[in-house]
Amino acid sequence: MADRRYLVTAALPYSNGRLHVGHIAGAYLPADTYARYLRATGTDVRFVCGSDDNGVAALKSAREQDRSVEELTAHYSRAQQADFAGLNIDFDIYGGTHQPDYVKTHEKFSQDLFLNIYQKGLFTKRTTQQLYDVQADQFLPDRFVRGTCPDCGSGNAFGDQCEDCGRSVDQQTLINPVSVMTGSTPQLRETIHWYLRLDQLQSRLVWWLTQKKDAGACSAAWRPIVLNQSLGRIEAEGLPERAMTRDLTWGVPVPLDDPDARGKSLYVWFDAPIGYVSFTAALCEQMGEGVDGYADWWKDPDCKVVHFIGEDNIVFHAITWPAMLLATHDSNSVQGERGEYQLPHNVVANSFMNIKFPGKDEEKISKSRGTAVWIGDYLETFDPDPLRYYLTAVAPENARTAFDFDDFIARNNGELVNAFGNFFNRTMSFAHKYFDGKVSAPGNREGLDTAHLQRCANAVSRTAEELEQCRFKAALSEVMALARAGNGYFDTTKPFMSRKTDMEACARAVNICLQTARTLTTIVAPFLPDTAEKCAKMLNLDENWRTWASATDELPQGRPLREPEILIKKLDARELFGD
Ligand code: B3M
Ligand code: ZN
Repeated sequence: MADRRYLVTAALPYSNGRLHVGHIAGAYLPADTYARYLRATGTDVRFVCGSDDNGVAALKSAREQDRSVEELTAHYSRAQQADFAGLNIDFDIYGGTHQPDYVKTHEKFSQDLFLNIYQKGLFTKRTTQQLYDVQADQFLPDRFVRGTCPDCGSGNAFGDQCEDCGRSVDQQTLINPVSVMTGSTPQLRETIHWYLRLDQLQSRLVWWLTQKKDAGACSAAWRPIVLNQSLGRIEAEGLPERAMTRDLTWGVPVPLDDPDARGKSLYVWFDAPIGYVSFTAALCEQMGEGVDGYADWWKDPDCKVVHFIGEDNIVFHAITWPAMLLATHDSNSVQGERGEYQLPHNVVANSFMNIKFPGKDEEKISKSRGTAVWIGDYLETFDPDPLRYYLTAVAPENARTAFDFDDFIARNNGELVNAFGNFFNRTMSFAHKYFDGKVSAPGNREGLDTAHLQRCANAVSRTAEELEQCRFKAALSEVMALARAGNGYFDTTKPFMSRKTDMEACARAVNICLQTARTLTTIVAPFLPDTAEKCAKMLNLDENWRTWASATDELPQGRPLREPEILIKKLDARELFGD
């Protein structure tokens, strides 16, 4: 039995479009790297994701493309799943909040959670004013209305958020609102909605978030960007109650026996995070544990839930979602007693990623302006690992960074090929040429040799420390530093010279290089899974290489090695641009 349990999630992508490099760098790659690392340490892990199919975003795209919303979301849900698979982002389950195989379970979990909070008295039913499109004969929730932002004056604001300044917008404050459905000017009409009493939960949320500033030595403190946008915002503005229902029929029906609830759905940001739970339940069912198995992951204080998201999702994951979970508690415990929903252990958010085309200025990734690198396009020409490498090396962990085409090529060729690939290549070819394709004799190790083996062991523990803290960029640089140190050792010990004069010294040096390659194989795996597989094959390792603990296991003298193969290909800028 593993001694720790983690449930790792990555934000559920809206199933109304394709995925680009910004999405991958923001949430999915760090989540996958983390889940792979945890598995290697023997942690019991479930890695859960799926599509966010409900709400206005999908409905709006379906209208624009003249397709049914069911067909559109099924199409993109599958396409996104294929992109993830192509990048070796390896979820244990990929559900979908409105996909045929998952929608029933998802509705049940969402409605149960709503009712649970309702019974606790933490929803207020309110009559409110909402923009209404007379021509279309419907209310205009969220993105169905656009207009001028009351904060920054941009014309690119919607009824939920401004695309330019990023602030959330109350649709009644939009200047010159226009219906996205018909282009007409909407009227204000009365409607009824259910509001979550965030104000009642505020003090407990603040207390809980404050703990996360310094979560102690054994678990990760939350990133500043997450605490600033959650705790900072509550301290500055307080927490007003928020409507958790919408005048929409696409979504999870409001489960109340009340004529005023007819024709209404739960707000998409209410049901979407519940997808993490309902997909866990679906996974448990697929694994023969029954749907109720989800409780072992969600209602057990021994299991840690870690959410990976992009910065635009922070408020929902660090305030609204924990508030929903907290609202279900019978106990006074903020984190939750055994048998109650546990609040997230960590919410790991990255900033956005910009894009920089050669000879142009850095700019925002934009679908409408065509400034994006789509994963589907990338995978037509390239292997996953160069992208995984680059997106981790320039991960926007603390600030915005850019996907820079020149830098992508330069780092692949200069770092991955030159440092990592070259170290394996020279080590393997040497063993094949001069030691009959076998692990050479360790001989009598000298100071330099044992110091280098110590260097390997340190790299293993330092990489682990960084990964435990979700510092993926720093973790990857530990791995690369060891590859460079391997090259340095090779250059210093000069087996290409000693083979002519001192075969024993030569064997000793090559042995140390092979041990280094062995260590690198295990610790590079969370980042570059395909590359690690190739390394393991060349070194002829048994399956145990996948465990983190095996990273410093020594290759025995005389073990036969397999033929060397090219680990990483050099890339040519012309392949990226077609010329
Ligand atoms: N679909 C937003 C997004 O893709 C949203 C995330 C939901 S996570 C529960 O940016
Ligand atoms: Zn604005």
